[in-house]
Amino acid sequence: MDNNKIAKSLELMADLMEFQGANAFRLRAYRNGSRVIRDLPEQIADMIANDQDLTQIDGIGKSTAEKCKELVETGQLKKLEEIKAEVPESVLGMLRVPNLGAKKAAKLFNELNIETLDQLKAACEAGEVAKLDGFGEKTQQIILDGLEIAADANKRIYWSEADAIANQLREFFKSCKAVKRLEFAGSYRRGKETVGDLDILIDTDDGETVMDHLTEFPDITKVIARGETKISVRLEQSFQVDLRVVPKKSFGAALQYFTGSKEHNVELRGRAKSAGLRINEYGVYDTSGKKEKYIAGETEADVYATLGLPEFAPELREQRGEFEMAENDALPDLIELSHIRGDLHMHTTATDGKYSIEEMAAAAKERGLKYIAITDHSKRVAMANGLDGKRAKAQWKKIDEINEQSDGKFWIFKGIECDILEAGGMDLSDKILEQADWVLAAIHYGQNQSREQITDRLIGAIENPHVDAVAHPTGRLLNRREPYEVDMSAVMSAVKENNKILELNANPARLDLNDVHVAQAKAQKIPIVINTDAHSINGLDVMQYGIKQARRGGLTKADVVNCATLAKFKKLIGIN
Ligand code: DGT
Ligand code: CA
Ligand code: CA
Repeated sequence: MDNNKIAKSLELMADLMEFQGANAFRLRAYRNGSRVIRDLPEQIADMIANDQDLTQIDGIGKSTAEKCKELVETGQLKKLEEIKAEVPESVLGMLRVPNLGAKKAAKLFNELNIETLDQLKAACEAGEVAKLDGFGEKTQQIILDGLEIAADANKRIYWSEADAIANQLREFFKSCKAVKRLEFAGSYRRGKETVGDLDILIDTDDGETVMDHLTEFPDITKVIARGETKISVRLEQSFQVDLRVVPKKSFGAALQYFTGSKEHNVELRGRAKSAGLRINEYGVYDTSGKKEKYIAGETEADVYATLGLPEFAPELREQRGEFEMAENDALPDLIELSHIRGDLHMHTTATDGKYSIEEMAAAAKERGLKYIAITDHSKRVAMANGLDGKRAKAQWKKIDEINEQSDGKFWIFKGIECDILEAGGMDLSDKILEQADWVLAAIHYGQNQSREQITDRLIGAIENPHVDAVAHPTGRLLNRREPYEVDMSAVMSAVKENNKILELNANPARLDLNDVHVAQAKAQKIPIVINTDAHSINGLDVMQYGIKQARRGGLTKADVVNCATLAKFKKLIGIN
């Protein structure tokens, strides 16, 4: 029972209790506890095994501590099981409808007996939802508009979540001696921001044993289908895993085929055909003679080589120009995590972060970084206790003092994540902003404004001489919230004209910019900064997800400003 699982159980309990009308105080206790546990560096299970008092952890009360103990010791929560019997888990799908909210969803469940998104859709279409107290036509329409995104949200999971499952599976198969080679394919291997299902390929002489082994995986809820060389299973949260048994001779061909994308494969097969070859998941065949002849298939590189093509980085296999780049010898040397030297977006206890400046700096150093920027929120974000000018200056003074003590090999930049106000303009005055080393401009409020308004606000911020970069430029939250309406071409032109930078926010729920925008920015030679937006020490570890997205956009280390050395980065932002 790892922290993530405990956190999820507590969160699920709070969500379901909300449908039962539990009081806000109790809900908050479980939700806070869940968040604290997810970010905790130590494992709760270890702490319990060592008889440590969990209530010593800030944010964990007596009741949450008891629930943790029960979870670790029995593997489940009695109370949660009881609630599940009364409130079907399917109602949670409603919480994914943007702008619906738990209170309204609970009302739909209690008064109209709606339990699923399909039922919700039918009720909206019949006009029943509009008739409910506090709903109306407008709300009904908002729900209808949001149903699609909610339905998608239940189908695809974040890449980071797929990665966690993939790592567990990899670990789990280590004890299966029949496995000779195991690889993940599909969208997961291509590093796509959300993953629909996991595709595993295994080379073995004993397919039955391997498939039996998978059915023993703890999180499995159902075997969907099983054949001679393929098994599909369902995990918790209805996530599917497809496992294929592949002969050694075909392993590379299968890996190539099942990695996709489909569009990339279509192009590849077309090229093969023109060259008198046939490519499928079993191999490459020469079709010129009377009888087809197997000519390659054991490795991916062999398969591509039959067409004079390189083994494309999986992140680039989207049929977005990779074949042309290969022909022109122009494939990018993609960025890697080890190229990153700095992280220029993170929060501290001064606003909604969990750790001090010193703690964040120490953790960044431990991860091999050479510089960071502390970028707490500005005052408009009152909910997070955003900084006014006075508090910002006090924080920057403190950073000066810390830097003075340092050996110069690690540097903390004085930053701010300054809100772009609803009416346009920055939340802090130029007089304050000019004293910062690094200013991120961000929109947190007024996200429902028109395309013109949002675009104007962003361009206004980009034109402000003190702003360095735009943080999470489109404001989307994967599976939760659509990007705001914005003319990204106009924004990019302004960024280019004003020599500014665009952020690729690495948070797995944001990954904002998306891959297509990243490629567009690169085409215009707009520099990118990949930031974690960490609110805790563990938050610094999301950099890897940003790197995946950057690779999908074709970025090299030269395209990313926080790959620069400290000295070069200082020069870039005009600091000596
Ligand atoms: P996902 O799971 O929706 O996130 O996306 P993928 O790309 O993993 O798609 P999936 O799991 O349906 O299939 C895995 C790969 O197998 C896919 O990327 C390409 C290949 N593939 C599947 N079906 C076809 C097909 O009908 N034609 C071609 N050319 N390739 C296919
Ligand atoms: Ca897949
Ligand atoms: Ca699949």
